[in-house]
Amino acid sequence: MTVAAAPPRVATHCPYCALQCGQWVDRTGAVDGREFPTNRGGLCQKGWTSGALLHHPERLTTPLVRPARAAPLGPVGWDAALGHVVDRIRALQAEHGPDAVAVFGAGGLTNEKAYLLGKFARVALRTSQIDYNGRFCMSSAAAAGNRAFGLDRGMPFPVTDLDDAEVVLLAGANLAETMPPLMGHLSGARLVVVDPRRTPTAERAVASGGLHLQPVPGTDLVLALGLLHAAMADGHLDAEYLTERTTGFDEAWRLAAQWWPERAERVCGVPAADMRTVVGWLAGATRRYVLTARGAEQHAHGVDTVTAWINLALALGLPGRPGSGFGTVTGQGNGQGGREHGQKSDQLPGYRSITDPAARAHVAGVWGVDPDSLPGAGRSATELLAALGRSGGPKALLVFGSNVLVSAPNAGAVAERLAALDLLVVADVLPGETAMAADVVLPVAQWAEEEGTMTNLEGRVLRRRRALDPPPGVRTDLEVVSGLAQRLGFDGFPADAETVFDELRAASAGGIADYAGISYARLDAGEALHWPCPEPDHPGTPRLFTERFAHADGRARLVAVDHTPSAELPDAEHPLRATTGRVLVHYQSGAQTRRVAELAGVVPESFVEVHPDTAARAGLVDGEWARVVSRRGAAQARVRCVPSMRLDTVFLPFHFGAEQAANLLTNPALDPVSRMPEFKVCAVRLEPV
Ligand SMILES: Nc1nc2c(c(=O)[nH]1)N[C@H]1C(S)=C(S)[C@@H](COP(=O)(O)OP(=O)(O)OC[C@H]3O[C@@H](n4cnc5c(=O)[nH]c(N)nc54)[C@H](O)[C@@H]3O)O[C@H]1N2
Ligand SMILES: Nc1nc2c(c(=O)[nH]1)N[C@H]1C(S)=C(S)[C@@H](COP(=O)(O)OP(=O)(O)OC[C@H]3O[C@@H](n4cnc5c(=O)[nH]c(N)nc54)[C@H](O)[C@@H]3O)O[C@H]1N2
Ligand code: SF4
Ligand SMILES: [Mo]
Repeated sequence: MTVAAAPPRVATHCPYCALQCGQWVDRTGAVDGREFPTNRGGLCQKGWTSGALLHHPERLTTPLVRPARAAPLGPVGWDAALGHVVDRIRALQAEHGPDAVAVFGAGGLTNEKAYLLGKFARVALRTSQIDYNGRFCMSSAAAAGNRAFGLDRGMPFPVTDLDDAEVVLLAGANLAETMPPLMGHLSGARLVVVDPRRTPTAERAVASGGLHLQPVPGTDLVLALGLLHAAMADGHLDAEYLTERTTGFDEAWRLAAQWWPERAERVCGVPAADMRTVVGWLAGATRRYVLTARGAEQHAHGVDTVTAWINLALALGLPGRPGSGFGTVTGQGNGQGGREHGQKSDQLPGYRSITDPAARAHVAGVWGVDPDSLPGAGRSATELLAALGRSGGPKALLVFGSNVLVSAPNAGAVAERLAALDLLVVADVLPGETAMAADVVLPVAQWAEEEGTMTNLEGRVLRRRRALDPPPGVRTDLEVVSGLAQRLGFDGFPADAETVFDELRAASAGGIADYAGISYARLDAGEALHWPCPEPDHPGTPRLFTERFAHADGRARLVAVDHTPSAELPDAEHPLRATTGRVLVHYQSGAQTRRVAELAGVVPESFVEVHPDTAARAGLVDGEWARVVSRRGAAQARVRCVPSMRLDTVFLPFHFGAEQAANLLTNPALDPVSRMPEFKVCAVRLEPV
């Protein structure tokens, strides 16, 4: 008897979050966990079931075009689809100028795609109007990191460093649901979880002998100031570190001095005694970390809130000390690389600024164009969406890798703006809400069908590898961008991932995120390369800041920040604070995971977590549908009575579309520095349906 040989399998990484767990994928699309430092062989349910989308019956396999705005989408060939897009682009730009066409990218795209998309916008379209969904995700943490450390790499250390931590404070991070394998690295630590909800992560904190601090949503900044005050008062500051490695403490302290713990408690609701306990734990351990995620960041004052957490970490002497540190947990698969190579409106490859003449000259040199021909900075994502179809705003939008109809704030208004466009083009894998609203839909390959690189939450560059062919009729994003550029008369847009990466290396050389020394050959040989990696024989930089921070003087900055209330506060008509976020089995807008039966079966529809007393007051019954109403719109959600909820707060996941979309409620108020919207607080009321 002969045993059939197992089909050959390819080493790649999960399509979803920034942990980029190691996966095996075989020719049939079967997925298995693979030993890799972030996941050690394990995967979460999303990773295990990701193969279900490869042969999914709803997979887009032919370009679709809507001949007129009101006509239905119909199948066409690639030549017709790309030709149609280019004809419309030319006509709109001839009438309204280059900025009439806008591009929207994503932190899930490979480095190669993010890079080529940025170059396509600046060189082939000559538009300044390009931004991406990272504005919704990482921009506040990035701005705070740049301000404090002179450089933004979410985790400036490998996640395996966390294995030895004694105390870890997680501010607005529900890692037990959003990155389950990462919890394995925290199993030896006492955890402090700051979250308005009693999440599974908060439960783990209590079980670890730590604490769950349950602030009012939008008041982390006060809590962090209260903790800094307690640290000062109880003699826990690291004076030597502050003197040798930082500047700005005196100014920061002047504001924090007014937030003694009892006063901070009156605003954030966290007991002063708990604040003192927590700083005592952080100061008393030698290996300790402060990590933030979207709960601290997605606010109209998210940059200052992250800054307050960084100030606390600096005052205790954590960043850049081996075995300790500050980090922000990057979200999307390529959330880190996606913010480095030019799809952000103010950025050029290598994390360069588009307003810096030297940066423009370098990148223009690589691209073979005149630096003066490169456009300047365009609108940020939320502002870009708000300008669509308006006078002076873009008339066409090309979307790669984002489902903005579900995931952008104030989604009802976004739908109106998309409808006001002359041309909406969406490249996607599946018929998500935004794709189905498009005039042209371009079917593209998925992770296991293409080559490329991703940069994970540790700043480590990883190879995505092709395990199987895409279905007939499907092209890669790189082929789509290359094809459009060619039809617009531009040759310099290769579709081969390694060729694009080699160009990216040159464009990033000498920049902050320097990839010049990273090659497919080195990655394929198994090297673990974290940027910056400026030379082919450079070992990469797994740990940053151990000697100096990235500011010219080598010091980190404490920046003076003070409490600002959320942009929208409860009132008589909208008496509750709604916050939003994630559940384990769904990913983002749900375009992918709502189509995986094993996942959709667990959480099939939207819900609202609410304290039983708050539910009763609103006339709601557990398990029945509720209408959640904000100043912008209403969303349907099934009532989940949760006794651990704050009486003043409700929670909705944002993974659902149509009338269940939480973003029908959310406030598009923006942080003044990062232009990140306030996803985590808006005022609502609850009504029975
Ligand atoms: N299952 C799953 N995993 C994912 C994703 C997914 O969609 N699903 N997406 C990936 C991406 S792109 C991202 S960005 C990450 C996000 O990862 P996380 O940041 O862990 O996820 P969120 O659920 O958005 O927010 C975390 C917590 O913030 C809390 N929160 C709300 N308001 C506040 C506040 O004012 N202060 C504090 N301290 N906390 C608050 C919420 O209750 C929530 O539990 O997850 C990644 N992993
Ligand atoms: N209320 C609320 N809203 C939020 C958040 C929140 O916490 N609360 N979080 C925000 C955050 S952190 C994020 S990151 C955003 C994310 O939200 P989105 O930007 O909508 O991200 P996804 O749902 O991942 O959308 C990805 C789309 O791209 C498709 N896709 C997948 N891979 C590829 C590819 O390789 N190429 C192309 N062309 N398409 C592909 C998928 O099928 C899907 O349609 O949501 C934000 N919105
Ligand atoms: S934790 Fe993130 S990368 Fe790992 S399997 Fe789950 S979704 Fe994929
Ligand atoms: Mo995100």
